[in-house]
Amino acid sequence: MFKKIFCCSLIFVSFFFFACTKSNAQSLSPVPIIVDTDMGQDDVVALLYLLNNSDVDIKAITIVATGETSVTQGMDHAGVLCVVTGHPEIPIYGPKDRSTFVPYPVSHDFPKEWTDFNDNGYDTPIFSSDLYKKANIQRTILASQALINTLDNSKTSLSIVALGPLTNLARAFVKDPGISQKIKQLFVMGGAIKVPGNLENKADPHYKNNKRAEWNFFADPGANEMVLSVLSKASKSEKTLPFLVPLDTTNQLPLSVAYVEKLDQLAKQYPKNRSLQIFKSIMHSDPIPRGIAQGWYYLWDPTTCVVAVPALTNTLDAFQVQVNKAFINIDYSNDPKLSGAISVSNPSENTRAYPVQYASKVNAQKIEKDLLDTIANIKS
Ligand SMILES: [Ca+2]
Repeated sequence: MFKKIFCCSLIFVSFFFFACTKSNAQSLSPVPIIVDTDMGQDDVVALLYLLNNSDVDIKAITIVATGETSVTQGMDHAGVLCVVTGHPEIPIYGPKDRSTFVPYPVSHDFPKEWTDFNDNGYDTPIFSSDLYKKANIQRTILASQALINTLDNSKTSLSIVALGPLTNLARAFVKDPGISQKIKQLFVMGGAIKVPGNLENKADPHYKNNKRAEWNFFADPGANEMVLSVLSKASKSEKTLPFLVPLDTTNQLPLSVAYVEKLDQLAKQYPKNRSLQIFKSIMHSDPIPRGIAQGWYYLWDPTTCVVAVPALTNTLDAFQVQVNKAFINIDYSNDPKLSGAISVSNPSENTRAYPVQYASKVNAQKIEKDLLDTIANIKS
């Protein structure tokens, strides 16, 4: 019974919290955010969405290097996107190297072929251009320090949208634990709460026995456990608890041939819209066409952003998002079967369990439409 009470998370009726209309929110100032990204293919699409979205004001982009892409290339690719979308002023920072969070080190690299592909520009020529030279890439300040500085220098608390492992944030918390009070809310793509993980979707035999972890939580599990537990405890209300967009959510948005065809049509209609052209090129780059055909490619990071922005602008009801709460902890051991797995617990039986919220159900069509309309700049 306890399991049922706590594992079946308490349903928050999102309409209760998010009662404003979209038109009301759009008259308000853009919401200031920091984006922490590992610059995979879907991070590119997610950044295109955020950079083209007038509801948010990106104060900094930090590249996390324990994810899919190397530090320098991740910074340069983010720089290209900032320039293309008319935001060359946004500062971009990276970490020193690819090492994981020091107290709990693991060697859980993403597959090398993914990193090589991303580093080489996703088969999308604009990433091989020198447009990055016009971007505000800060190569001497580490990402963790930049997070601290950006939060310190802001007059208001900032929200963070994290699209990779939480290594940068964990390092920032070690340097300055006080910043947890300056973060309004953290949104995270990652984890698998009530569904299987996704390590086996890229057949690395070393990981094939781990059926529960999601890649971002597997890559640096100690960092994710530390950041989520700290921010959960620092949260001033249930509404500002760390907000996960796990595989439970993103599994609801398998990328379809019809969606890519719609994108292709728009890209043809607006040949000078560089954001659309990049979106189209990414969706046709390997392995996405195979992933669509085989049913395993999802809009992971873009979905996270299309949940985070409406949540921050009190318009989540328009996307029919159901928000649940769960008490969790993350396995940060080196156990190959469990590392990175989320356990849902009864907090009275597990003192390590802490509450988070997550999007359990979404209206996929509405999210996909907002993603395309925003990137195409035809948002109604
Ligand atoms: Ca990512």
